[in-house]
Amino acid sequence: MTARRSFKKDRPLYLITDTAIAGLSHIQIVRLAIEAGITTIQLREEYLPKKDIYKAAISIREITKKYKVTFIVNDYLDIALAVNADGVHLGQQDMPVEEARRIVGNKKLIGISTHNLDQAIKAQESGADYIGFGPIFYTTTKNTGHPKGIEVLRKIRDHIDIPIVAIGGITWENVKEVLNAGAEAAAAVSGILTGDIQTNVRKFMEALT
Ligand code: 3NM
Repeated sequence: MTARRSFKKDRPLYLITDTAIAGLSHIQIVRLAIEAGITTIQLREEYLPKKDIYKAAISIREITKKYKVTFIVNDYLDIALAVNADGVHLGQQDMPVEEARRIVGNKKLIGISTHNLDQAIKAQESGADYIGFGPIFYTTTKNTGHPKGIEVLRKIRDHIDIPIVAIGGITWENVKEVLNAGAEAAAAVSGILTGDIQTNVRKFMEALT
C-alpha cells in the first residue's frame, strides 16, 4: 500500500495554473477553483524567478492542505519537496523518472507528460504514478504537437495500467468523452481559466457527475 495520493474517482478534474490566461495570480486562481470544487491542482509557471514560484507554492500548499486538494508542482522537484507538495510533474526533457523517484521516495506522486505510445510505456516502466497524455484536442496553450484524438487515447489505455490524465483542448463539453475513453482524470488550462473560473469548474463538475 502506498501513501501516495491518487486521483479522486469522484469528479477527477486537474487544473493547471496559468496567470497569463487567467489574468490572476496563481493563488487567486487556486482559491477560486477550490471554492468551486476542484480536486487536483498543478502549479505551472514558466517565467517567474524561482523564489517567487516557491512563495506561490507555499501559499498553495497551505490552502490545498486545508481543503484536501491534491497539489502537484510542475518541473521543480526541489520546490515540491520544500513545500511538501503531493507530487511533481515532469516533462520529457526533465530528469528521468527513476532519478526523481530516488530523490522523492515513494510518498510523492510522479507524473510525466507523454505524447505517444512509446513514451507512455516507458513512463510506466520507469515507475511513474501517472502519465499526462496529449494533446487530445486542438490547443493553443502549449505546442505539444498535433491533436491525438480519442482513438489514440483508447489505444494508450489498452497498453498501460497506470492512470492517464488526458490533456489538451479539454472543456466541460468534451470532458466526459475523454473519461469514457479510459482517462482517470482530465487536465485543463484554458477550459477552466478563460472566462469565469468558478462557472467553468462547476460546469466541468456537472459534466462529470
Ligand atoms: N501539456 P489547454 S497540452 C500543459 O500535450 C499542456 O502534454 C500538454 O492547455 C500536453 O487545457 C498542454 O488550454 C496545454 O488546452 C493544455
